[in-house]
Amino acid sequence: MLEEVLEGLRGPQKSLPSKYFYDERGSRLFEQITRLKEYYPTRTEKAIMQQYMPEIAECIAGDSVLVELGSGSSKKIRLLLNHLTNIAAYVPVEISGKYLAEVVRTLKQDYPNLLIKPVCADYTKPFQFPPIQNPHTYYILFYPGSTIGNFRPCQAQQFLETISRILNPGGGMIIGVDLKKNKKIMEAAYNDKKGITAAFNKNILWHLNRELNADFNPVNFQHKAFYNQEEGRVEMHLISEKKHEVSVAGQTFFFEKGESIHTENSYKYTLDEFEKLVQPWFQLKKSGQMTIIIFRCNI
Ligand code: AVJ
Repeated sequence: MLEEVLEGLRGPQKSLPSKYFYDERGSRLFEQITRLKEYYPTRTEKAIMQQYMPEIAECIAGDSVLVELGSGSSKKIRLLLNHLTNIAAYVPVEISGKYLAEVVRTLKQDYPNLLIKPVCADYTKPFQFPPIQNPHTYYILFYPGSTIGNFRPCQAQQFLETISRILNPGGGMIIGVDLKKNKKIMEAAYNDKKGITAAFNKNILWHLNRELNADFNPVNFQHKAFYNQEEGRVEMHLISEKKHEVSVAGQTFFFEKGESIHTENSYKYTLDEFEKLVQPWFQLKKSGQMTIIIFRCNI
């Protein structure tokens, strides 16, 4: 973490990896974001999943293993779990260990017959997969929430390639992607009136203070989010309100007034662009309005 953070702060455009939003408080703030009226992705995705659940369930072999990367509150997986009765195991992978433990505890109460194999890991790095009894089991990656939007397109492709190697032939993924739309709608989603997104953005600084002995004063930074048309992404920044210095693990970083730390990219795609992105490793299956991506072994 220290290396990644120092590297991000050293460049001419300071930046921080957006995965560090998600300590315990950050995960809770994100939960709040998903309930904001401005933040359309969560409720929209939920509605799509509910509407097309029979078709989705039909694509998934009964005894598959469901793997969720960045499982957070494990709320959306419940939709699948309620419709797939024979799941071999659920593997939630989550960077925030405390949050993961708490979520798994309630999930076990609600699904007493479900085998849950939680993994606390940063899934952008290689991590140990829990052993699953049957080598012929299908792996289904559940990757909702347009989280893939946090990767640059070339990183997203690398990620998809890695994933396709983990999934056994016949496995698949259920992935949520936010589509390009009216700029005003996208920008409002990242600039909510209650200031929850601003608090979420600044939380990364509290996280660094605690974890890396940094002395950021979040009051010295202002939340900024906008749609970058050329890049096709919503960017979040923290703007320094004044000239000042910050120390991180004994190293000093200088901020000019108005200087930004780039904290997040949230890429938006057209369906066409996204099809092209996954094409080398995943076969698309279209059904009605819904695009279901089915993985086929390309070897
Ligand atoms: C969880 C990465 C999909 O980019 O919309 C929400 C995170 N950032 N509001 C997104 C987020 C600001 C979210 N993702």
